[in-house]
Amino acid sequence: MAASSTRLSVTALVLLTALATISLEASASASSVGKFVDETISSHKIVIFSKTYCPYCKRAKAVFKELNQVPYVVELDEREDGSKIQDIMTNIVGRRTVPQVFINGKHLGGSDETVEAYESGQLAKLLGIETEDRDL
Ligand SMILES: N[C@@H](CCC(=O)N[C@@H](CS)C(=O)NCC(=O)O)C(=O)O
Repeated sequence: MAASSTRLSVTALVLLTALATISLEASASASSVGKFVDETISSHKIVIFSKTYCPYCKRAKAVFKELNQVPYVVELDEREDGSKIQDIMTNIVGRRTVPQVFINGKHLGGSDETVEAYESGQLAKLLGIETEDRDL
């Protein structure tokens, strides 16, 4: 009786340790992805979280090309942690879609907002550049 209850306790302890290890590893990985996202946003003037095949992302990229600006692009479909980045993005901006564009550390929006800001001249203002015509 005593031996079987000891065995049970040891099994429970092993299981709890394994669960705690898995949970610690998962949260360490989530926080390192979070750190990557934060550092990327804060260390580049223009950041686009994108997917290579996404037509909306192509549209957002075209805006910056038109403005002769080179954004820092994170292609989520080319990274193993792409889905985790997308989860983090959902927490930051409240949407799961790509693209998500950040200018000077601040969220601008998706493709629609980027094109809108381009056409209104607000984007050029945010970037501190002058533009003449805005056809896209
Ligand atoms: N209105 C949005 C549309 C963006 C959108 O629908 N993107 C698609 C990819 S083309 C998306 O994120 N789908 C969900 C996913 O890929 O997880 C915008 O202007 O950014």
